[in-house]
Amino acid sequence: MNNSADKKVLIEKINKLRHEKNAIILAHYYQLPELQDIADFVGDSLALARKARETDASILVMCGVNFMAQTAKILCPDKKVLIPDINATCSLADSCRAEDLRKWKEQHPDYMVVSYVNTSAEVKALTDIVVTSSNAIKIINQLPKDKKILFGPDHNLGDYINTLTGRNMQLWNGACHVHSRFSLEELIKLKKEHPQAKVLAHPECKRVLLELSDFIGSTEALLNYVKTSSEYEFIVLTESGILHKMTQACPDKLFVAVPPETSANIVDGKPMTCHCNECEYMRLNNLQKLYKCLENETNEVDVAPELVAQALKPIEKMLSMS
Ligand code: CIZ
Repeated sequence: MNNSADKKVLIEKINKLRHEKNAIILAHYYQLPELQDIADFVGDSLALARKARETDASILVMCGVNFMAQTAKILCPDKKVLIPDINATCSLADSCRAEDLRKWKEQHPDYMVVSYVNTSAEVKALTDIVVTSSNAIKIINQLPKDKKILFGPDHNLGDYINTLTGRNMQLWNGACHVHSRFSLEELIKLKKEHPQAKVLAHPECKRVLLELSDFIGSTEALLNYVKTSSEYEFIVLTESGILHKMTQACPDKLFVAVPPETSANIVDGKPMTCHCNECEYMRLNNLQKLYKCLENETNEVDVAPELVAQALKPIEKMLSMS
């Protein structure tokens, strides 16, 4: 897009189309600011799932990654679910294949499976309860203390839940490539530069970073924290897309994004121009792709009906327990 006039035209076209087609645009906090700004609703995956279920729109455009669009389709199989870029996948969801989870379950027949929402529909179909980072602690605390649990795919989140709940869940060895690459060195440096700042971290970060944090929570919880805090400066350890909403909500406060480790900051042999830690898959979606997919109703995300039936149960269970 060349200039702001082109952008304005595109926004007008999208607004016209969404009205004509009775479409709703949902966006995750990790999306580009332009997508967050045009969306009917912005939220974390729990809020997006709830919104998808309650809307009476005929088309749902999910500005997020594939598992979020799949979750919406599972909750609303009669609606058309579109995603601006079909290649917007999730490294964490990809770290747990259904066939590998099936083998893990066979090795632990007396365990129940709790899966993080960042999973494919096939993995959800093998799961007893889905959780998100907003509700994981609340849900695990409702399960009987002697219940043996397999938790996946995020090892850091599982480790954090074990610490907080006193459980001994067996953990899958997966990680989000964005949250696991935050630089400890840079965090220590930033803490020295901003001694008054509160450090806010997502539980998908490594334990060593969580130990240096003042508050740990989901994107929604981090956003609520900055809105209600009387503090002025925050160092943020989650995908830097959240800074857009934080800045909009609290324009007078200062938000500092922690960069990734230097090696992760090199893309195609060149250093990244931005020092923020961004998910390249989340950022595959943009305004032009949103327009194209809405105009042509392309990039439809479908889930086979038998899979919908199986994957719906653990999501419903989560919604009823959270
Ligand atoms: O649950 C979500 O939306 C993710 C991926 C992160 C968070 O904490 O909101």
